[in-house]
Amino acid sequence: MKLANQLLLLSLAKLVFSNDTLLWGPYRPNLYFGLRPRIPQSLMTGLMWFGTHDYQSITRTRHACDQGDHLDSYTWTAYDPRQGGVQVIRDSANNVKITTEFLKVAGGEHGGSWAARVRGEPIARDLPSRVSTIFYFGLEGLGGLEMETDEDENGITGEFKLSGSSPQLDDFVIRVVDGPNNTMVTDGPHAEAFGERIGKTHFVGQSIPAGNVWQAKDFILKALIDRAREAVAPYQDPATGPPDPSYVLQLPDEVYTGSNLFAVQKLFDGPFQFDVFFESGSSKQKLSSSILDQGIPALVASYDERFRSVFPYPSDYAKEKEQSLEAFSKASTSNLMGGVGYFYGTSIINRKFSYEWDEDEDATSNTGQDEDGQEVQPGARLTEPKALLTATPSRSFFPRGFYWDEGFHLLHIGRWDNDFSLEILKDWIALIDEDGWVAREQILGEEARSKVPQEFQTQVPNYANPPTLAMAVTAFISRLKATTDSRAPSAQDLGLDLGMGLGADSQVPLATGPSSASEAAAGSQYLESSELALSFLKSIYKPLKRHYDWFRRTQRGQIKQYGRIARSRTEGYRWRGRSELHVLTSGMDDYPRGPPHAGELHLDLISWMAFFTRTMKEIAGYIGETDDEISFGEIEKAILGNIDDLHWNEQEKMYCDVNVSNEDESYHVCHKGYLSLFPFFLSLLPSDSPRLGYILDLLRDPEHLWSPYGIRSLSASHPEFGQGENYWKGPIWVQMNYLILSALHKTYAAQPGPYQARAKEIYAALRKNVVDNVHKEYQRTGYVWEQYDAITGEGKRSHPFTGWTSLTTLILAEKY
Ligand code: 6A9
Repeated sequence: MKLANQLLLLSLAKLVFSNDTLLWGPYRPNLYFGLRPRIPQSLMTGLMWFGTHDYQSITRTRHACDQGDHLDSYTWTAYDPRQGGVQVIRDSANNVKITTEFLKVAGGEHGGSWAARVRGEPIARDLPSRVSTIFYFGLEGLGGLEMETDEDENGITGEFKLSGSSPQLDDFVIRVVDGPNNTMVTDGPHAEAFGERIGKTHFVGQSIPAGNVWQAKDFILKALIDRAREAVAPYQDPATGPPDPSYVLQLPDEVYTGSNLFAVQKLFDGPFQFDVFFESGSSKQKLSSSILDQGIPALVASYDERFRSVFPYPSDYAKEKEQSLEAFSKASTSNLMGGVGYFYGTSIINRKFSYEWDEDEDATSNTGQDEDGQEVQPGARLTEPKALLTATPSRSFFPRGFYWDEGFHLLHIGRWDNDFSLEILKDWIALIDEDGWVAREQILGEEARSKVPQEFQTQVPNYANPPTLAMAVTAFISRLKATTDSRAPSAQDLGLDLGMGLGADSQVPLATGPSSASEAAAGSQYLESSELALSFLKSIYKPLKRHYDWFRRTQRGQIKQYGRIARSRTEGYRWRGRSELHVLTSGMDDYPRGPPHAGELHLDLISWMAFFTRTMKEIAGYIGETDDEISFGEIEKAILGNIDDLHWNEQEKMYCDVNVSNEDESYHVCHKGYLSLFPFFLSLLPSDSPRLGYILDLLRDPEHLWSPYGIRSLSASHPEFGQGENYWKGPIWVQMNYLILSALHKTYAAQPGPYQARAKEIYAALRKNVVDNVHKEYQRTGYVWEQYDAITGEGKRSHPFTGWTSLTTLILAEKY
């Protein structure tokens, strides 16, 4: 074997090992705290809690993140995908602040062990804080769980122990251990009668049907409530009154045969702490509380230090704001990464559904109803189960994978842990089917489906979504080049624009200096080994090209018809699957467009296609597919030409959608807002284009898009501004502002030209506006939000929304 091959094998082996550090994680981000491995059917854990100050609070049991719980805040404040982290949850209604700590402990051959600590303390020190916690372990698939602690019908003292095994995890032991200073309720009504059960840990072992662990809360609460009914029955007489709730709201201390779901309950009065240890058999290391005592502070210290070097606090920001802005950046970054989930299961697709304006195509019938209607779609089918590791836009509201959100997530994650971002990217690439399609929304399995109204569950194989995975690929290639450059920097190399800019001939300074490049390379197998990087890029090239070809084939628009004149007769695009009111596929759901028509051409889509083509050209060049590189270059040129020929409106001085009138004539549909900015967003315009001047004017005009909080999605002077659903009709979206800032920073403010000074001025002001507002709203409300009000800047809609809104961190640190 050649030496190079041996080295490659060696680093591959290392890679497999290092991916082991990603086996476990809080990969059930829809729960306040839910650990599981990246294995389709395996061990699932979760935390629940409720107040015990009264009987009603059991109905407000916390488990899955829910805006209806009205928690003051919850976020990972430090989270590293390889090591673990710390999450802080503030639940005023129960007067408890809960801290969850999670520490990965490498060792053995089965993905290592871990330790978790759950701590609680009153928020208002002078008020009672009575809380019960339940931590559960459910096993899906093959294997078994067994309780090792001697059962006692009155509960147990000391540690609670389970042993188990499963095909991938092999043998393991789980232990739940109390902290040193816990106090439980020992007084209150009828304390004597319940004496034997007071101060104990309670438990239940249940046998539940396969595939049901996600409903653990229901099974466990049923056992608890059944037992509570029995316990409270003798106290119906108002004269005696009911016992203290904490004596009654207890698990039954029973284990049924064949149990695959075990729950451990603790009842506290005041501050508390307990630890959960998962010890992988092959690792041989026994864990104890000291590993957390020492490991968590060490983890936090190293996280803080690394954070400062990856996202340094900018020198142009006030020193006195540093602490607060840094805490905010850390929280949103951590919650983005702590919000990564592993999903597995079937999804629903419909190959038959089609709108009448999409009729010319693959779909065969026009049955059923769209998302505006009610009827169930007849062609809907369940797919084979699929697996996906993905970040999630919002742990409470959208805890699942969204295609175009993910490209933005990966820009952020890739800065922190390049290889983690590639693991996620690989899973998405694996979803590209034989036609080249990927469903926009990944609703995998019943748990994910339970969160989605039926009319939104079905995915259709000719529907697209902005191809932002291309951004993740470009960002990786750019880190790769920056790493190589930082090893052997040359003036010429440093002049390359490696991002979304205009190519190798432009004079753009690198956004990533050598120091941050080596920072990104730290611990990255892919950035350290160019062989690995190359083999990775080669491995994704084929499916990515299939995906790209799918876009060009299925989203093609009509050019020759309706008297249109354009230099290329092929490059025009139209989103399939729009309804009268929505173009959900574009990602900008209710943004104003013309009426649906088979002859429409969409500006945002043709711009994304230019960008995707550029990425394909770049990756082809990198892996030496020279013929492809040339032909992508030609397509890119054709697309750029057609953007101008088809979409520029000379009267309005803006880019517009194209539509067809009743007289079969082509006309422009112009609405000032995000849509009209796309050629600028994606740096497709040359920096000396006079059109850039008009775009900057539109952007900077407070009557239109400029607000003190960021760029609005629709002009404040537009008749539909703030109307209807008002989702994309004015509100400010951070990821779009990121695109603007990125284009300014890397291209228009960086390249000499007639608009450079203006671009610089806009960049500086916009960056401050966005960062200050998202930060201010975080301080005010405790949350990062899905979008911000176009007039007041207030956080709106889903929260916490630490998907693309967490890009604020990159904006503050100027990492584009
Ligand atoms: C609705 C309701 C419990 C809408 O962030 C994800 C997407 C974006 O990709 C898109 O651009 N969001 C934006 O316009 C959220 C989509 C949620 C759709 C599901 C179900 C659930 O109720």
